[in-house]
Amino acid sequence: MTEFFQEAPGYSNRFESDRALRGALEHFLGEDAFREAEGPLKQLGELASGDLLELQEAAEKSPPRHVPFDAWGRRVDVIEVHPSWLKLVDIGHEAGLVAVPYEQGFGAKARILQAGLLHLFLPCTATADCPLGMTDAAVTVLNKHDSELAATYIPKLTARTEAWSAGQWMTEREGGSDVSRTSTKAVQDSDGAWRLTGTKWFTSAATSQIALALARPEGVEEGSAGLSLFLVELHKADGSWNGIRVRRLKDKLGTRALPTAELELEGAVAVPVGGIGRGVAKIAPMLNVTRLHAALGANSYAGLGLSLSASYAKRRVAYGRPLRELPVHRVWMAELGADYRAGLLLCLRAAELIGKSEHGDSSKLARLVVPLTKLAAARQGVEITSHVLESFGGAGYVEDTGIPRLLRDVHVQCIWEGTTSVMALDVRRALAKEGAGAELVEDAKALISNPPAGTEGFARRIEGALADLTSLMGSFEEAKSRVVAWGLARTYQAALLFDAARWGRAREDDSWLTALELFMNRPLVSPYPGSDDSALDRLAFESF
Ligand code: UCC
Repeated sequence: MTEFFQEAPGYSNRFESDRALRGALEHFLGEDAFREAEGPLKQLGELASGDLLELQEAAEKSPPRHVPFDAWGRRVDVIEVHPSWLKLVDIGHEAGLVAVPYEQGFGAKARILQAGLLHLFLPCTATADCPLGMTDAAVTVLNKHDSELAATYIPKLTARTEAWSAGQWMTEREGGSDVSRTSTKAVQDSDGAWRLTGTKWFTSAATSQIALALARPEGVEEGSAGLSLFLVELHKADGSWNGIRVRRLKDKLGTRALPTAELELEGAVAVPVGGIGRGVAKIAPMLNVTRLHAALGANSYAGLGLSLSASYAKRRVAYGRPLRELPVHRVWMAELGADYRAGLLLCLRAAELIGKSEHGDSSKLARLVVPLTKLAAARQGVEITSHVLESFGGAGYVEDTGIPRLLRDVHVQCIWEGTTSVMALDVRRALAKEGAGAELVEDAKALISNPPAGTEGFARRIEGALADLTSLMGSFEEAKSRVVAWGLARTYQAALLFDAARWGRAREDDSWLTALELFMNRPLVSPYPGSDDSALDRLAFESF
């Protein structure tokens, strides 16, 4: 009997091999811009199936290390990061992952090109996008709120070579999502300089050159309204820390190559962004950009996982035939493919809307679609990646296949930059404050208008869901936030898939219609549980 070895899945240039990604990018960019974008996308796709994987492996094998003291007892707080990880960040800058939206050329569509590039880069680069995403987001804040700081820092942050990166320091021990409990103090010296003192509990990418930090100026009342936003340079000109101590690096479930630190600010010199006050409102545009990066991250992990799983299914033989020929496997994978495409379309739509709003469009859609996208694409990405792991059987559970890392890393996308519940509350805020719901409903109706023959049933169901949501979202209590947000996200995804079924058919690609059918096999809007609060309370908390 010949020796048997299981077949490993193969990595390939995903820009070329992922037909959903290619097709959706072509649709959102339009023919001319797509032709122009093909070169950089292909090039990054090539790197992502070769050189970047090697750098990632080296970075993952040597996680960052905090060296608090030097050999002679001096406090140095060096964060040692493997050169491969820093190289990955550099490659991201060089590929324009930060720069593209701020360069001439693609105009409002630059965010779509950036999303395509990120999709290829993100899942195979040891979370090197974290500093890139925060840098991109910091640029939007400086552009919007402080022309002087913008003139100093944006050229460094958007450079393609020797670029700086930016961190974002919000989270504190007292309150994670609830920034109203921020206790970091900002005190102004007699010489006018501001100094920050306090603990920042989760600071990702502690290797950045600058950070945007929330702090409470001395004497300002409690709550989030009194917070201000500051720009901090992490190091002084001589290379020493700017009044900052590293308490420790976090030991995390995933994102292990990424240095996430607890930092003690001990009089760090800082500059107010756009003057004192309105800190939360000023940092909010940052969140909208990083939330797009996070959503794309999750969707790209799902895409890479599915491509590996498909490659495996074509080679792995079970019960006398390749896995792909087993009916039960085919249906399962197709269902996951439908969710992946729904997430992909939503991410690209969010990128398109952010791009438009950055180029003067006054629509409120982006304000609502971004949290919907983070909520849905991040959670769906985790679900899909979990199934991908299972699709490899025991092999998926074994570290050196690389599959467990995908599942560990994708999980963070639901958490950082706001959990699923924080997104649901943000959706509620956007609906109540900005009245963005009506625009979303109109947009979804436009996507399903004039249904082609054979798709009228889908259009009717989507319209029904939109009618249900319209009555639900007028004004609703906090408890219903998740139900409404998920209903809106899934219904909007169905409308985007419906539109894709139309443009796919025009290109003789019916796979989008199949994706729509499978996606709509499940309800678009789930009913809110009928039980009263005390019954829910007994089930959720009192039973334990
Ligand atoms: O730091 C973290 C780890 C870093 C890693 C990053 C990597 C990313 C790259 C990914 C690559 C793959 S994680 C940090 C996690 N923390 C959060 O995400 C914070 C979660 N909390 C929230 O999102 C809250 O909703 C807050 C903090 C934004 C709002 O809190 P408040 O205190 O309730 O504030 P308000 O009163 O609701 O809002 C204050 C102002 C209002 O404007 P004004 O004053 O004009 O009425 C709001 O309309 O901020 C405005 N605002 C917004 N504007 C609030 N949220 C938004 C928004 N999303 N867009 C526009």
